[in-house]
Amino acid sequence: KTANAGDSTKTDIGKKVKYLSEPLISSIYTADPSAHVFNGKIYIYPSHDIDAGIPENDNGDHFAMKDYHILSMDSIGGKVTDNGVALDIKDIPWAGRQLWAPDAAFKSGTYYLYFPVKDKKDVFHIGVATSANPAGPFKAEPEPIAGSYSIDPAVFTDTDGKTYMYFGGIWGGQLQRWISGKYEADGSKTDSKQEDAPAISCKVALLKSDMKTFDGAVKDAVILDSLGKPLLTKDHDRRFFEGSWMHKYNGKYYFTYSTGDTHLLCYAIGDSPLGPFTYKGVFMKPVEGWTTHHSIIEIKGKWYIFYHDTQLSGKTHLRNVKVTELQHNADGSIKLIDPFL
Ligand code: FUB
Repeated sequence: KTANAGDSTKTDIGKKVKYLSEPLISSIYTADPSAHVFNGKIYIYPSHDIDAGIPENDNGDHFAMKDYHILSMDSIGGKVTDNGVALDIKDIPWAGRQLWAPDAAFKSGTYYLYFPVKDKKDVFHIGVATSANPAGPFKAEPEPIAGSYSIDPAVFTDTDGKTYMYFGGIWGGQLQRWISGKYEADGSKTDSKQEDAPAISCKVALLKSDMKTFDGAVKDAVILDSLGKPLLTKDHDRRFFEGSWMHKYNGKYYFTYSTGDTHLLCYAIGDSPLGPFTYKGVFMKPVEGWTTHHSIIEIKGKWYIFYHDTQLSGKTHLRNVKVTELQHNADGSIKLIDPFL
């Protein structure tokens, strides 16, 4: 695959491929699936891809989504229900354009939908909306979460009840424009441009019990190499790009993420949800399409990865969500998944 977000060509495997799994739904295009088990049922919170007729570019302007549909299924392999529009951009008071990858959480009878969208000045922030029903409809708060920026919220509740939000993405996700602590509108379009410096980290914030505000400062979710040194900007095969997720397995914290322009899903393991995390390897090879974005859940004693590719459209901005099993090896490593047979 090329390292160019504007390139929608298929993988070098070409068209004669057999996919590991099939799209979960074909009536609409869906991507960035954040899956959760609520009340024993699986709910998938994806982006809803549309063709807005916007040319592809490295900024991701062609990802011009305008609403969310939540999918649900009683079991893996079961019937998939599209629960209709759960939140529309027109009902988010502060939103400008581009409703990107969401996530959800549950606490004390309320479901929370976390979503990144550009404000009216074209700067990404993360908003929150609430509902009594996991499939919505959701009502958005009037303002974005104070102190939030960039994209791809992933919300993790630890076994002690504390909830954390991981967020951020470089390039079109704008994380590199916040290095100074303030948004730099004329900043880099890609990364820090400091090739030998530590790569820009994914961010992590503790959520207050209201689930709508950050509790204290936003921190770096640092990824270290096997020698304990932070991964560097130039290390495109291993450094964080976007699409983080957290799952806990055998008491360890598994920070998983996309490397973006090198199209890999990688994992790093730590002893705290705040990190640091030590890089362990690739756990999913590139899918068809430029972006790769996932979530991981456990249900009925098995682990699954939800992901997307472009099987239905062949176009990088019109994606379809999928699911397949994820296996942890006895030594705690994750078995490598190839999305093609
Ligand atoms: O869907 C828009 C963006 O593409 C997401 O926010 C990224 O993670 C990538 O999948």
